[in-house]
Amino acid sequence: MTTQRYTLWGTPHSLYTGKARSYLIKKQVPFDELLASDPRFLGEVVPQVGHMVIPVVETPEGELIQDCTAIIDHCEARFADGPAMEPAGGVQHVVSLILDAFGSNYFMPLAMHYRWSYRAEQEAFLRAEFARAIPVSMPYENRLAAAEMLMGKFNGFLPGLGVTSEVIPAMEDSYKELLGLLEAHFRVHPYLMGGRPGLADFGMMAPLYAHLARDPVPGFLMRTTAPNVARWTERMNVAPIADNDYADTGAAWPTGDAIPATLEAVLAAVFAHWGPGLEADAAQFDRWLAGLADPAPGTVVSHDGGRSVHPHVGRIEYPWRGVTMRRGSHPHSLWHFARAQAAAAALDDAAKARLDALLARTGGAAMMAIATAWPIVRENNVLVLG
Ligand SMILES: N[C@@H](CCC(=O)N[C@@H](CS)C(=O)NCC(=O)O)C(=O)O
Repeated sequence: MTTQRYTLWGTPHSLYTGKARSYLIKKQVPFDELLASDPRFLGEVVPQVGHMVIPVVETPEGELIQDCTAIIDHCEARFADGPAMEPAGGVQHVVSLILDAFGSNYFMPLAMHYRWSYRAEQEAFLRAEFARAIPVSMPYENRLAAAEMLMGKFNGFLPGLGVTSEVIPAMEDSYKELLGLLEAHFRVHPYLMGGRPGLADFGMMAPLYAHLARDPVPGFLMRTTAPNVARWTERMNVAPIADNDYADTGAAWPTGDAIPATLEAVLAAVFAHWGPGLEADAAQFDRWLAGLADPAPGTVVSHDGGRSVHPHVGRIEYPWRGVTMRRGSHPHSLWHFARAQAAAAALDDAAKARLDALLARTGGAAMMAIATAWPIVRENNVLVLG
């Protein structure tokens, strides 16, 4: 039976489902959200996607779309008459792509840290959440037991993400600094780019909602130290856009391709906190590439050639915020950030001059120049050489 509604396959506690959901809500796409524990997801959707991953969006025609960027690109094209989600200014566009990539990639290990390093304190909550992802055909007690195994899998990602006792204080310091800057911003603006939500908000919802706002330990931290960030995560999950608890109620972006002053401070932190890691990711990608016997378009980007949601191409080590960060490289960050770099490269001269001035003020020029020896693209739901 064909319906005119989309289906979002995901779970409430999933980082990237939170991003896709807030986009679909703000874009006013008609959709139903179904838990990924559904037998149809496991039996029909996963085999077609190629591996187990959420979120997946199913169109009314039955087409399956994986990856939040692909989901948003699809809906932006199909619902071109819907609420605008992309500011018109060239610099604004580049900034929203940078923040989308930052939220979706840099921030993920921080979110995973606050979920799993504090597992004991929030065990009951996490167990109940993960049990939702277990088929309802099982008795609830068995779902709780099966949840334990699933939790072990995700908890086991921490070393690969670089979360070790040596760097945890630096990671928490990074998060708290970002949270403070975001709190200052959300005191005066309802959304990152100003009066309207956009890609920057969706990207930042990935870590800041499912893990950092919902999980009890980071949720307490956010509510008690950054209440306006907490309120933004709520606002991002309702369709209306005009928010009259703000002076910035025009439901519009700033004119003249400007970005809010409070966002400039966030952007400066983005470049400072993320730059060293992205540079190390690019260097390792090039080393891996140089070691390939026969690199060709379509070669899967992963250390073992296998399909993986977050592939690595070798481990990396670099100085970061007073400690040595050791983690798996993350080519997905390079792929995502390259979208912002491509948008910057396509600007006309006047916009390019405005962007250069902004990058000079925020210390972003070096990071924007990071390049890999071969472009990375997404094909058939995995990263491949372009
Ligand atoms: N780039 C993907 C990332 C999706 C993703 O990482 N999903 C997580 C759950 S939030 C997952 O399914 N992980 C399974 C795994 O890593 O094996 C997107 O934007 O959709």
